[in-house]
Parts: sequence; structure tokens; C-alpha cells
Amino acid sequence: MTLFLLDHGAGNVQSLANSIKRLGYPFSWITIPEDFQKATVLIFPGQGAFHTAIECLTARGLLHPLLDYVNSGKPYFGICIGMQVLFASSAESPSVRGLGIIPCDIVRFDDTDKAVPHMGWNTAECLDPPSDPRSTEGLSATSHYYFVHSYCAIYDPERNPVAAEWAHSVTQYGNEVFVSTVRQGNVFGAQFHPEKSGPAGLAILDAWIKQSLAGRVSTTAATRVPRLPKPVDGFTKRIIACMDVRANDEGDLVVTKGDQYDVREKTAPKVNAAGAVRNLGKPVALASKYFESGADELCLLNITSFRNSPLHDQPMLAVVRAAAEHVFVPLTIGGGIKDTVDPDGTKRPAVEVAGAYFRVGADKVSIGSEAVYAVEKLRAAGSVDGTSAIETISKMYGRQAVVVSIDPRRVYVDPSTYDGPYKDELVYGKDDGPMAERGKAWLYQCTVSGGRETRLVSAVELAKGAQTLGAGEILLNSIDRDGTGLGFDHDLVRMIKSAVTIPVVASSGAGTTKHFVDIFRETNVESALAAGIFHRDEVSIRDVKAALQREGFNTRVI
Ligand code: 1PR
Repeated sequence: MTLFLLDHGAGNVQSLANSIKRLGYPFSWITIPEDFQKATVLIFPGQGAFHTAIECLTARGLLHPLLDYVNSGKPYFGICIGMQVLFASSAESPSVRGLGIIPCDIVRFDDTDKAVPHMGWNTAECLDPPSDPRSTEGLSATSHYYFVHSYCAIYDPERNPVAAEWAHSVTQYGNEVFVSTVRQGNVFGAQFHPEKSGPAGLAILDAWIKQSLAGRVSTTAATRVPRLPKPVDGFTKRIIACMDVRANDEGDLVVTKGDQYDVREKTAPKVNAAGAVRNLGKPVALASKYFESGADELCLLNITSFRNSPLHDQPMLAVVRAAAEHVFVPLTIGGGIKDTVDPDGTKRPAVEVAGAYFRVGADKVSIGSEAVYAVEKLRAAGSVDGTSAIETISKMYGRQAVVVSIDPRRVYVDPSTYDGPYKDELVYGKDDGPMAERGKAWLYQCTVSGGRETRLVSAVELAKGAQTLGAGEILLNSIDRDGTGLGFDHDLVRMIKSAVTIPVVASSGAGTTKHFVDIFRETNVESALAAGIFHRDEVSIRDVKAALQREGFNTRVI
């Protein structure tokens, strides 16, 4: 028996390939209908939007062979959209039909009590009794798995009995309980990404592949008595390590770190001369180190992307490819996700640039400057037109694959005389700014090109506009706090969290473990990111998680 992976052409299939290589199993790809004739064990790592998956499968002539394969009784493992396509339809694309093997519908999460997408680490409670060693499929009640989706099959034995019969495990998110894995006969499916779930996810892949290659697949339907599981809120706060990457003066790609976005050493050899670019290590080595020490997610930002960089010459492609071979948690890549032009004049739209990163192993792309321009355009036009990078990438790969990175700077004003734009967003916060600004209020104004240019867009306007255009997450930096170690800007985080319903990452200023505890205690932000303290080994990711656990926060521990 040979393992086959289905590549439908729209998503990050490389991560699954890397995980399986790590586990040591040989595999082949299915890219054309004829490949199905040889397939005896199949994994479909579907990603992106429901309609994109069905359209890509149809366009490549793979949809009917896939249906025939699943109906043939041979082992099938669908991941995320690879599981959702088994259902009849999805509210994500109501006019598009799924395979209908599970004859009920996928619906959108309710976002009135929580951020949507459900993005991050959560537990999965297996409903099958552990009497049959196969029944858990490697799932562990104490492990966390990485989810990223806005749509799900609700687990409700009364109102959704079909999904309940198929449910093999369930997960709680906010007030909703949904199906996190399905299992019947030869079919297994996971809503989460085992290939991005660290050692716990690799254990699931290993267990399923081993059983399937040995021919120990069940052919009979599981008989389950649907039951309401105990409510278990296993959703964790995410800790993200960020690497700002650029070429140093010798031309080597290094991880650097600035103070308020200035990444050069302050001690210049000559007066008025620029200091050397700070070098805090190599991107792939640091990414591996942070994965091993329990980072829930990694972020790689090309901070010199404001320079023109043709697609074939994107230095970060090689970095992401190499990092994805060692890192089995989500990878976000930012910088330069925009329309580019090759030296021969060939235009490369942003969706193609993003696609190149997804193919080498990125899970999300982060858009900075282009998001500001898109929101300025949205404001001028009054409605979306479908052309921005945020729109085109989220349409193709799903909202959850698009992060908007905001680089705001405080603009201090005298509140008694100020009569300019965004007056209703003035912050009368803790008086912790520079001495010269004490007693003033401030606004958060957005910048582009790594803080080099300020634009007339507030951070709130940018966050709301990004959500309208289709972003699935906000990466919220602060130029004032970056590299200072003074702690996150709580006023900024609170303001943006209340402006949007998508998840927010608090970034910039972490100096101690207490700063993480404080930001989670004082705001309802989902995750927090740091760079300098991790690079300089001042605080470890394990220290941060231990501090959070002591204070009663859920965290993923490896
Ligand atoms: O505009 O789409 O090409 O994206 C460029 C990306 O590069 C943006 O995400 C922008 O934030 C980032 N960037 C550009 N210049 C810099 C710079 O530092 N000179 N870095 C830069 C942004 C901020 C965070 C940092 C946190 C935590 N760095 O990434 O990691 O502030 O730092 P700390 O924990 O040490 O305080 P585009």
C-alpha cells in the first residue's frame, strides 16, 4: 500500500508533505484524475474557501474521482476543507454543492460572543469509547490542536443528528460545540490541522497512516449513541515569536530587531553615519529553536519589502521553505505581499505572490502598507471592488489566511483645542508617553513602508476596513512601544479589539512575563507576540507560558 496526498492546487500542501517526511513515510501526489487509479491510502489537506476547493477539484477533473475513491471503502483522511467537502454544502458558499457523503450542512460560527475565525489551539474530546485501540485515532484528551476556520459542523444531537452520528470528537469554542473529527468506516476527517499541531498532530498522522498502510481500516459504520459532552473550554492564549528579517550590510539575511523600528546600532563609527544592522541570528535556526521551545505560531517579516522585489527574487521564499521543514506550527509571512513586476515586465498580482508563499509552507500572509492604501481606496469609493490584495487573497485562500499588520504611531494633541480628524478616537489614557507630551491626549495614526511614512488613516479605521475587505486577523504593532520593553500598549489593544470581531495579536513592547499576564488580564485579546526578549534570551516562551498558567490562563504546553 502507498500513501497518496491530494493536491487540488489551492493551498499549503507543503506543510503536510513536510510532516509526513518527518514521520518517515514515502508518498506520491495526486494531481490528475488518472493518479486516483493507483491510490489506496489518501490524505486530502484541503485549505482555503469551500467554493475554491470544489472549483479547483472540478477544474482539474478531480471531484468525481475523489467521490468514487471515498465511496470505494479505501482509507481517506480529510483535513480542514478536506473534511468539510464531505458535507452536503457550506454557508460559506451556499450555491456550491459538496460531496454529500455526510448529508448535512456546514454553518458559520456565531461571532456575537467570540472572535471569528476560530484561530488557535483548542482541545478535542473523543466521543468513542477507548475499547477499540483504533477508536481514538491518536487523539489525546490533554493535547491541543491548531484550528483555523470560520465555518463548522455544529454538534447538536437533536437539531443536527447526522453530524452527531459522524462526530468522532467535539470541541467547544465560546458557547458553541462543534465536530472536530468525523469517523465512519473508511472515512476520517479533522477540522484542525494535524500537520500544524506540533508533536500532538504528528502523533495523529502517524497513527492513521500506520493503521491504514497495514490494512487495518474499518469498513463498518460506527454505531454511536450521541451524547452531549461536558463543556470544556480548551481554547488557549497564543504566544507568537516574531522574526524581522532583512539583509545586513554584508548581504546576509539575518533576524534583526529595532527600537521603534530603527534596526541599526546606535553606536555609529562616525558622527551622522548609520550603525550596522543589528544581527540577532539566522531566521531558520531561530524558527526551529522557537518551535522546539513551544511557540504557538511563528511570524517572519521581510522588513525591507518596501524596496521593489520581483517574485522570483523574493529572498523570503527560500527562508520560508527551509523553516517549514523544521516547524510544525503555523507560519505567517509578511512584507512585500503586493502586486509586483518582474524585470521582464511580467505582472505578478498579490494573489500570485501569496500563492508562492503558501506553496513553500506559509499558512498565512500578512499585509501592511497595501492594506492602508486599500482602506484609503475603500473610504474614497464607499464600497469594496474586489481588487485589493486582501480581497483577492481571501477569496482564493479564505479569510483565515490573510492577516493585516498595522504599524500605528501615537500623535499627541492638546484635547482642549484639537478639532481635527478622528476626534472621537482621542485617547485619554495612562500618561506614559514622552515627558514633552505629558497631559496630552493622543490618536493612533497608521504608517506605511515600515513607519517611514504616516498616512491619514487611524488604526481603528484601518482595522475595521481590513475586516470589511476580508482580513481574518489583525497583527497590531506599536511603533512607540516596539523594542522598548515597557509592555504592550493596552489602550491601543483595547480600542482595536472593540472595533473588530476578527482575532487580534497584541505586539510590541513585551519586556517581562508579567507584560503577557497583564495584556491578557486587562484586554480580551487572543494572542500576544514578542521579538526582542526572545531573541536576546531574556525571557523564554516556556517562562511566559508558566506565568500565564499560574494566573489561570489556558496555554498549550509541549
Ligand atoms: O508593508 O506589507 O511590505 O509589510 C512590512 C512588514 O514589515 C510590516 O508587518 C511591518 O510591521 C514590518 N516592518 C517594517 N519595518 C519594520 C522595522 O522594524 N523597521 N517591523 C518592521 C515591524 C514590529 C514587530 C516586532 C514587534 C515586537 N516590527 O514585528 O516584532 O514590535 O517587538 P518587541 O517584542 O521587540 O517589542 P508590508
